[in-house]
Amino acid sequence: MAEKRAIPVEEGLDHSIKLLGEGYQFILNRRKSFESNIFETRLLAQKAICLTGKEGAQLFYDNDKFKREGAAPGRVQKTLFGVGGVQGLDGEAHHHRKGMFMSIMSKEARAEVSKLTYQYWDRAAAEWEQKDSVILYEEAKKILTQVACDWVGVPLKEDEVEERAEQLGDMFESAAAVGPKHWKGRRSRTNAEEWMEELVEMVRREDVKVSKEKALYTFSMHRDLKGNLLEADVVAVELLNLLRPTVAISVYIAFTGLAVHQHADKAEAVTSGDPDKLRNFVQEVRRFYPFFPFTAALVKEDFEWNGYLFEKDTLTLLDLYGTCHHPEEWENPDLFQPERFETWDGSPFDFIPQGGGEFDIGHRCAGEWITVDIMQASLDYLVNKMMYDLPEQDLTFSFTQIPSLPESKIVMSDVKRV
Ligand code: HEM
Ligand code: MYR
Repeated sequence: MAEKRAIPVEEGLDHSIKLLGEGYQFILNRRKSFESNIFETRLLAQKAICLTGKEGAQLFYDNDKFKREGAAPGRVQKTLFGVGGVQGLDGEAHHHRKGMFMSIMSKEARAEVSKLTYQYWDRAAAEWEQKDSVILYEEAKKILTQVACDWVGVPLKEDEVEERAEQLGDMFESAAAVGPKHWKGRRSRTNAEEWMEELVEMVRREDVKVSKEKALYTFSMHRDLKGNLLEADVVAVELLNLLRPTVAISVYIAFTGLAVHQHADKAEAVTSGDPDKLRNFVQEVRRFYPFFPFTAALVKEDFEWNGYLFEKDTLTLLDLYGTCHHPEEWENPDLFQPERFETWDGSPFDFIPQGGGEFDIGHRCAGEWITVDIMQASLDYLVNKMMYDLPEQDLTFSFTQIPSLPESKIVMSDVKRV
């Protein structure tokens, strides 16, 4: 057994304000100052252990040691996640519900999503040709709202696209916000849940025709471990767990636009359309730019790890951004180098922008594959299927705004399809 050790502690009553002030770099800054991949602090008026790096991730995803029920702060549930969804489940109930998500992520579904992405980009780009300029981030939200609804089987009229894109966007844009932005996020979630719940009831009454292949149908008819249909409000939360994060890929698309501009030498490699090159570029975008800062769990029962004591119910955060930038895992972590993925060993614990560990029995992002597919198609379209200019604009991005975005949201002018 390892010798008992004390976890380095950040003294003070509460550091939530510092978390807001340091954003994505909160854990990373303390990893450096404590020279430790584990430390203790106080957040939201409670003790919190922070973990970073591959070894920390390996521990965090051990289901015998951590649970998710009660881990997400209420305000994050009211905006981003919803109540009763897969993120807060544990054990068998989680495994069964996660199976529902993973069952729709087939090879065929991925091909369909890629095809839809090209189609809706092309439709949008045809419209952009008629305009002086467009904002890539805002346009991507509309494109992806259509891709997501089409894929999931949710009917969406042309004149609804903008409103639904804004609603779905509000949920992740408000996840870490306070004040009016937070309240707008809550309102949008309530509206979107009503939209979904009504549809679920219609599917169950056979008042709307939907193919049995579509997630709208699969989720509406899914049965829990006891053989019962899920409550309609829970199905609504889970359907939004498909639509919302698909729209959130717009953040990565805006950063892809930035990377293509700022790392033009690296983008040159993708002009061949070679799928491996496109994929490596997209992977580096996911590693390099800040998006999901950290994830949270609670200690299941007291245990000891490397001599450190973890007490039951202690809030524990895993640094996703910091692990993707950890110098013990990545050579020159602060350089944008897509070619690093030519030799990456595929570990489930070091490249974790969307969580780590296993898909089926862990909480790793159910949509990671389609995220990469959608980003790959979007990068290909941006670089190889159209031409555009980037007028003078503010391309900086913040480490304290969560989620971060290029300040200008990427303004493109004189768009022409090729
Ligand atoms: C979970 C990030 C896209 C569906 C997660 C987690 C993160 C994440 C960090 C939690 C991991 C953990 O707590 O251990 C992202 C990012 C995305 C993205 C940055 C890019 C926009 C998607 C997409 C979908 C999706 C496109 C579905 C279409 C889910 C679901 C979970 C999840 C259902 C819950 C998994 C569970 O609790 O078992 N995602 N995600 N995500 N993601 Fe994503
Ligand atoms: C999604 O919609 O699920 C994917 C992208 C959301 C990014 C939102 C970033 C803010 C997260 C704060 C989370 C704290 C977690 C405990």
